[in-house]
Amino acid sequence: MSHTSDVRHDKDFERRGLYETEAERESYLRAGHTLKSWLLTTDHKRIAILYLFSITFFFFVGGMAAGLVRADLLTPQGDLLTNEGYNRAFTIHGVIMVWFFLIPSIPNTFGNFLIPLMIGARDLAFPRLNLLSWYIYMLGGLFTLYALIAGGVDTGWTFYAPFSSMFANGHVVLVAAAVFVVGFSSILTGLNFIVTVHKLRAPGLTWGRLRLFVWSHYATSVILVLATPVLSITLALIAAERLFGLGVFDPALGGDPLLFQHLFWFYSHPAVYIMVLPAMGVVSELVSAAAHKPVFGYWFVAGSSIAIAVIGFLVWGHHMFVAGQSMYASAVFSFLSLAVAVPSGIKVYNWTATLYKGHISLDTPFLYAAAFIGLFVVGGLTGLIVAMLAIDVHVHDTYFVIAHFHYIMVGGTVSAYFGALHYWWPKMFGRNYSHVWGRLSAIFIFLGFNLTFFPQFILGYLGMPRRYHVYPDDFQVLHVLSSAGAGVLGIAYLLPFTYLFYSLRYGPPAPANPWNAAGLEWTVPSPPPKHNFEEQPVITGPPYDYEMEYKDA
Ligand code: HEM
Ligand SMILES: [Cu+2]
Repeated sequence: MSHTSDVRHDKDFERRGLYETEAERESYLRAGHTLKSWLLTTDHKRIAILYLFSITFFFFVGGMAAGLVRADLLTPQGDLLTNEGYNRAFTIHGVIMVWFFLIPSIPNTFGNFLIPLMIGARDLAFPRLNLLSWYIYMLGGLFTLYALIAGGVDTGWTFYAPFSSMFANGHVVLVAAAVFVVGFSSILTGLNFIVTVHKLRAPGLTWGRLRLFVWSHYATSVILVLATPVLSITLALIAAERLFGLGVFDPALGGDPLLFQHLFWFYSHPAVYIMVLPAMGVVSELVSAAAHKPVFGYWFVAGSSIAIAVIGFLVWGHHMFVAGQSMYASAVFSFLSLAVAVPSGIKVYNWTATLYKGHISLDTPFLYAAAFIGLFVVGGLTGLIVAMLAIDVHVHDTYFVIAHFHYIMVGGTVSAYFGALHYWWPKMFGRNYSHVWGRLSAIFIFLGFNLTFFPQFILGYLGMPRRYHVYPDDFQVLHVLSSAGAGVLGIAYLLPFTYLFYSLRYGPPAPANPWNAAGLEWTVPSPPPKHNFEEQPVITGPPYDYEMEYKDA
């Protein structure tokens, strides 16, 4: 292959300055080089890049904690970590992955970067508030890192009372404060998106012409704004209970520990849709671009985002089937949980119908989208299994649950995040990356993922409880397989960061529309100019107008 000579060629071009295209000279990346011009920027695109770097950092911190957990589980006695150390490792893993990676990852980087471009606006409605959201995110992150260095916390990411309020001896208040703080970042971003979508759409851009990516972020923002305050209140109550013996959750003082679970899951179940709806928005875009067709059943896909946002608020009790709630309540929660699968099923059906008979290009972003669909289906179907009362009693708090939510969150959301990164990278940085490496890494991530998490379904079904680091010898083979998969996955996740970083300097310049995709963001140069559009665009057609491509295909 001519790979090495390509590289030399690239360097040659670089030295002679030939890569400095007109687009690059005018771009938002070049508009000011000082640190101050980045740290005080109000440009949504630059703020997206700030998030990209900080979120990547936290992904690796959380990933290292996962590595520790998996290394410890290689032996039945758990030789690497103490009991206490193990608890702290999985807690920090969960806290960082949920609040510092999964929730902000797609909205705060890609939503920030793309929503104004997709609706023909110059920026979000409140650019300074947007910058403030990033600072608040960083402040919450610093709290977490400080708590980590000071010794960590052992409550699990769920902070269950009365353990967290009365017995846990780690930095509970500090980590609760970190999550409390980062919640404000979510709320402000959600508000910003809602107002932006309502107020700043280009002339002619009716609701029925919005991209599905924008619809999914709109639905996500509604959940963010309505649910996050409940979490903030819950965490404030935990802190008050620990510090002042408030007694909201302490039966001896007339409180109720179950109340904690109701409040916590009232936020945290909708939160799983905060994590996965933006990912679904990404997949709609990637599937349509790969098939060069409009997404099949536009209103069903848009409407199912709203349906998920609404029904998602009614199912929190499926986390409490064995917590001692009435059987009637459990039956209703079970039924509603099964109902929420319908809008998710609609999306999967419509993506498949979009691909059907399309001229699919097997590019890196499509591979990630396909991984999303496959892994999300496994995660979703096993979600139906744990939503059935009788089966959940058997697999509750086992590795079956761990496998189920990793298929949704990691197989789903993280795959979509990487898909988005590969699809919009040329737009964001104006450079192309190696497509050979892109495809290889997508395949390695898929294989490593399945090797890590599939054995956990079997482990859980056989009775391996979660959050234990000593286990009977019989489980060792499956645990070793899972840890080996984690090794493959860890290395596979490092690959994209290597070649993407490399492309920043040596990648060939990207054209405005490298995928031949439909959408406003592909009409501006790569990377986009500081103010996005030279002239206010006027929208006259449907959101995925592939008529042109059809004619020459
Ligand atoms: C190399 C990849 C990963 C491995 C090997 C891994 C491993 C694990 C393990 C073994 C646990 C269970 C600990 C226990 O309950 O005993 C766990 C929990 C968890 N993981 Fe992962 N994980 C990985 C990636 C991720 C990612 C990327 C995310 C999110 C983006 C994530 C989110 C979570 C969450 C939220 C929990 C729950 C923690 C708790 O309930 O205490 N994981 N992980
Ligand atoms: Cu749930």
